[in-house]
Amino acid sequence: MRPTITAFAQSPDQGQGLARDMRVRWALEEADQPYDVRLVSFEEMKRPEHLALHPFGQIPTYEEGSLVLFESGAILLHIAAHRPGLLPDDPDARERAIGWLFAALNTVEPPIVEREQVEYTEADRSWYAARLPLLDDRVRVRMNQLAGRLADAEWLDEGFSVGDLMMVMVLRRLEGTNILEDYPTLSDYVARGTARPAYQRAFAAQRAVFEGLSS
Ligand code: GTB
Repeated sequence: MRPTITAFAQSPDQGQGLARDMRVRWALEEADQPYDVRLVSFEEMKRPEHLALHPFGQIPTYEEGSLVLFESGAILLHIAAHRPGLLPDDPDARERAIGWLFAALNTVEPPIVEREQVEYTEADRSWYAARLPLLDDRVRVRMNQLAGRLADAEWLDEGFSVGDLMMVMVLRRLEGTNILEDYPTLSDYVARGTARPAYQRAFAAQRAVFEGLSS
C-alpha cells in the first residue's frame, strides 16, 4: 500500500533537507517505495485533524492503510522492517543495525540538538559565550567516539542500513558549524551517505516543495 507522509509546506531550512521528513523520504527511496506527501502549514499542524495523527502537532507522520505513525525513528523502523534494503538478513546484524538507529537518536542527536537550540534561543544571553564551548565539547565527545568506531569502515556495521541513514541525517545537523569538518572520517561518511541515489531523489523531492515545484 502506498504510504502518505506529512512535511512542512514551508520549511524554515528553505529546502536543505534538515526537517525530519527527509529521513522518511530517504528510507522510502532506499526501499523503492513510492509515497505521497501532504504538506502542512505550522497552523495546520496544531489543528485537531493533524493532532489526531501526531499528538505533539509536528511532522513527519506516516499513514499506510489503517496504520498511523509519528516519530521519525518509529517510522524508519517500520519501513526497514517491512521492506527490503535497510536491514541485513543476518539476525544479529539486523539487531545491531537497529541499535545504531537508536544510538543516532538517543546518544548522538541530543547534544547536537541542544547546541543548535542554544544558538537559536540564547545567543543574546549573558551566559551564551561561556555555555557554547561546553555544548561544543559534548558534541565533540560523541564525534570522537563515533569517528573512532567507524575508523576506515564504509558504514557503521557491515553494509549500509537504517542505522547509517539515521546517523547521516543526525550528523547533517552539524552543517553550518565548524565541528563536522574537524572529523574527516565523519564528513566522508556523511558524503558517502548523501551521495546515494536514494538520498539524492529524496533531497530533490523535498527541495521541489521549497521551489514550489511539487504538486
Ligand atoms: N522526535 C520527533 C521525530 O523524530 O519525528 C521530532 C519531530 C520534530 O521535531 N518535528 C519538527 C516540527 O514539526 C520538524 S523537524 N516542528 C514544528 C513544531 O514543533 O511546531 C525539526 C526541524 C525543523 C526545522 C529544521 N530546519 O529548518 O533546519 C530542522 C529540523
